[in-house]
Amino acid sequence: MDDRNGWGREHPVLTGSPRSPPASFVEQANVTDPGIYDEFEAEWPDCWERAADLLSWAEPYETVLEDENAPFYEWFSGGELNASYNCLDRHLEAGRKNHAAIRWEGKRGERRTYTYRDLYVEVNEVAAALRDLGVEEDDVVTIYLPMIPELPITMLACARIGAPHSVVFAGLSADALATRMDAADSEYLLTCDGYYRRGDAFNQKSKADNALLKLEHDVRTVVVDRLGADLPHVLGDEEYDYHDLRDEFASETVDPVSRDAEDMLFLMYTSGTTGEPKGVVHTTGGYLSHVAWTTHAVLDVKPEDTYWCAADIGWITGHSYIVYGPLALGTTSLMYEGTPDYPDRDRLWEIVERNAVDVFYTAPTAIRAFMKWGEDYPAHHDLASLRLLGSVGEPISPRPWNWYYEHIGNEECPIVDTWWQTETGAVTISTLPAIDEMKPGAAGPGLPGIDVDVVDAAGEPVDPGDSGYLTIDRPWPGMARTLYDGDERFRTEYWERFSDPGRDEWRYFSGDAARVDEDGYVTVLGRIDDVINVSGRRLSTMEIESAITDVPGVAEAAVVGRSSEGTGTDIHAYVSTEGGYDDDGAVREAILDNVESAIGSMARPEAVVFTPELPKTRSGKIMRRLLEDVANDEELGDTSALRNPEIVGEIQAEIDEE
Ligand code: 6R9
Repeated sequence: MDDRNGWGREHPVLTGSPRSPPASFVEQANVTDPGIYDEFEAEWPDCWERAADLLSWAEPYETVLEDENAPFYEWFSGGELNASYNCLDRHLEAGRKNHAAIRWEGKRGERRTYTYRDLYVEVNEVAAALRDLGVEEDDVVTIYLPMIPELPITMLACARIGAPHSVVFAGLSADALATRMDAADSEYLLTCDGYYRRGDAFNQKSKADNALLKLEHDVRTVVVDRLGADLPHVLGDEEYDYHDLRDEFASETVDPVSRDAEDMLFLMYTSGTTGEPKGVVHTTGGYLSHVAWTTHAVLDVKPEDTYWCAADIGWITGHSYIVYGPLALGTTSLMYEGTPDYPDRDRLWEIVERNAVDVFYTAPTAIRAFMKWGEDYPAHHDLASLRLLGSVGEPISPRPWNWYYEHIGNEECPIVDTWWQTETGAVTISTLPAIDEMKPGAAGPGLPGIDVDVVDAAGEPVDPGDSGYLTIDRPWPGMARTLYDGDERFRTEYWERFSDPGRDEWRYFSGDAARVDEDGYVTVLGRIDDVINVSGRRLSTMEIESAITDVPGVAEAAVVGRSSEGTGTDIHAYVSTEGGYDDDGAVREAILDNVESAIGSMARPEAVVFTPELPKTRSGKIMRRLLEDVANDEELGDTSALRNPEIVGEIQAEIDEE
């Protein structure tokens, strides 16, 4: 029993048997020398020059790291560069203009391929148009577009003229858009008339209109006509048609603006499940170096690959690993607008086969859905082109990990379980796929040069096997520089808890709980607020969930605490099963047994509620806060961030029946 860090008993390690990198992969990998860890250590912070070297600089940097004003670090000071130049022009100059940059698969089966030359032409036209509309360097341009090619194109057009973009996920509400535009004083908006949702034309423009009504300042809006005759629209004052603007500025070019390495490339609002959204600020030099480096070293992407990150560009994963990382390396980035189950549940595998995708990167929530749908869907396709698989966004427990490894990767592709955050900008914890053993259920060690520590409440590193707070002890190039709302909030949210400014000691706190093993592999247990206290024992909901999802037949689980007179808190588990059956006595028994043997009897759920689906945010994270409200019979909090709000009512009805 280890109470030193307040995390209660020592937890058994729930990782699966380790696996070595497949030999066929190692032979061809970008990074193969195990000495890289020591080299980065010995040369730190200059080791990060390797990342900066992947880019073309207009002006070389003078200093790798400036740490005088911690925690407001600066990377590659004195350097100048342009992100759109790095993602476009230099590939043209290298004779790769006819290489495919973006392959787009639309919701209705449409397909478009943009070569680097095509992308260059359109980005320049849009950049010229934006300038003409009045956009100046450092003006924040808001982009509210679904997964259509105009989304990365407008991002790169902004980058070209040095105007930071703030992409707001297309599925967010008018209120959310207004809050973000207001907070950033953004006077320019790029949106579209609408997009197809479950086959119907969905009106995006009216959401944008409603948002603008709430703003006190004027906004100029550019509208992409996505739906044509399916959703006729009329443009009002200060509204411009995207295609008309392109015609007006046809074939114009705009010199890429030299940006200081520390100038803002973009702003990304991240909403915690509660609280005001935080405007995370990313810079041009450090961010771009770090995403290019991790796309190369972790995702093993090569210029000749077809690479597919099946995320939405509206979130950080899409910014870093659909747009900036792959395009900086000059590869082909596949972009998919649709859902994994339409027209059928083999849609993604059909796309992998047809495009001969080499590297595939997705989230555990998707992998659990594939597992639930069964192995026949991928089995009907030739997935032999795949070389590496990635996972991001949530912990992946051993069962879905093994399923992904076996049924998608045919046991020939390494899996990288990449831990990172909007704030870290790029991957910070992962195995290096040709060097490190994989341990299903553990993301891996900190990347070379990244100093990850799991610490107790006093900030002391915990012993292997113990849990604590996931922190990073040194700065890294892709890190957020501040919050747009102010430096003070940046300091209090991420640095205050474990730093000692008096001694100039700084430690970044991620907000996650984790456990570390004897090899330094980190298993993320979830957000620090996903902790429940049962009879004075602090238990991680993620850990109980992992024990539940280990049970054959279980697809997903969410665990929350319910206030109780006896124990303080009872554990309620919400479970969806692979077969979709409602209630299953045998599965319930197996769940209770497994939790008891994996963690202990105090972690045994008081109630197991079967449900067809769990409530999830639009980025796919399970919204435990709502389930907690349901369990505690409380009025429901805000459900506007949910992708499937109807499920909450179904769960309530289920509980009332019991
Ligand atoms: C990239 C992204 C960040 C939070 C993070 C953590 C969770 C992300 C994970 C993971 C376990 C992984 N998370 N990757 N947990 N294993 N491989 O998702 O950014 O949307 O800001 O979320 O996601 O809890 O703190 P963001």
